[in-house]
Amino acid sequence: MTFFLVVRRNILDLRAEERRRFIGALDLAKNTVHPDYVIATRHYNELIDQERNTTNFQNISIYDFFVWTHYYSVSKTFLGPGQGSAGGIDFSHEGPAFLTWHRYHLMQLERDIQNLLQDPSFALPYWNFAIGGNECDICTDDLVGARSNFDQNLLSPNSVFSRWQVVCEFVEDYESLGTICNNTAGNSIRRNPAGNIARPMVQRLPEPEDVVLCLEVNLFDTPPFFSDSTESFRNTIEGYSEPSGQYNPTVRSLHNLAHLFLNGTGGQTHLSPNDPIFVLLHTFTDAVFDEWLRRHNVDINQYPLEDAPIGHNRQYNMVPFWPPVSNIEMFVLATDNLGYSYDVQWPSK
Ligand SMILES: [Cu+2]
Repeated sequence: MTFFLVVRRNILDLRAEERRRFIGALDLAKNTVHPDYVIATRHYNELIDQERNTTNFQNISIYDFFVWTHYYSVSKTFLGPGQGSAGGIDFSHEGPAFLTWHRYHLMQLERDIQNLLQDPSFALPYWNFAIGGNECDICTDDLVGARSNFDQNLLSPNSVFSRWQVVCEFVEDYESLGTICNNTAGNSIRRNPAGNIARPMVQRLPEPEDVVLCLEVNLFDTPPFFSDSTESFRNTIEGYSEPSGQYNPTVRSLHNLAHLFLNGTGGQTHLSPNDPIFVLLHTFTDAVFDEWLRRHNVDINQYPLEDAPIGHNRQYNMVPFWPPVSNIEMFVLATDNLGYSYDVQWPSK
């Protein structure tokens, strides 16, 4: 078996033909049934419907499977018949697994698209969102879609993404009906970059200096390994701290700020992967993670063994990926271990 190293590049560095190819690949993934997976649309005790002699599984497209796995990781946890659901459990955010979980999530999509195109050199590009200002520089029709002239919350009809319909939109309904998100297509993607007038703090993108500062935070994560951890690299890049690492409950920085700046589908946790800008925002977040691992000499002991929220400890499997994969398997340098690398010009002080 040959080991293929793919290079994830800045999407703005792609030539016109490469841009077309990438957008085309995403659109094909949105419209092709996943060849390997089906989704469960009921909890385990209702998976087999004996009365109707059927099962509650559905086909789902490759891209929507990517959306569904993220939704599932943040949805309430079913405790069993008659016991309802437990909220406040998040397998992929507000804890050390934030970086390892999203890393695998992207690898899964990249691999699925490689198989779809039968092109092992296909690489997801990234969006350097740490450019300051109030302009989304990749929100153009040759990339993730410009703003519509008719409705400032929608995408331009010249973008293929204006025709995408979101899935997993009605979280409250799934909770009240006791079901799980299914493959039903809903509304269009909404995005209004810098448009949240009620919250001026999220009308500007992170600054290049914010990346410089967060890469200097020495500890990977700190107790309580949650969204109020201070001097934690993970909580800083996730965006609950000042870029220098100091926890501040009023701050939204880096990854969180980039999401909130989008002010629409991409700004709501359970829905955000429906907007393809999610892929590019997260590859950049992952590039910062990989650079931190390189600069701070990755060592598994930096990753908490215990006392992190459920699903976030070192040896725990990441929900709902199958076959099982644990956090620590993703706590490695991508170039040496995972088959991809980043081509990034890091800002300096
Ligand atoms: Cu996420």
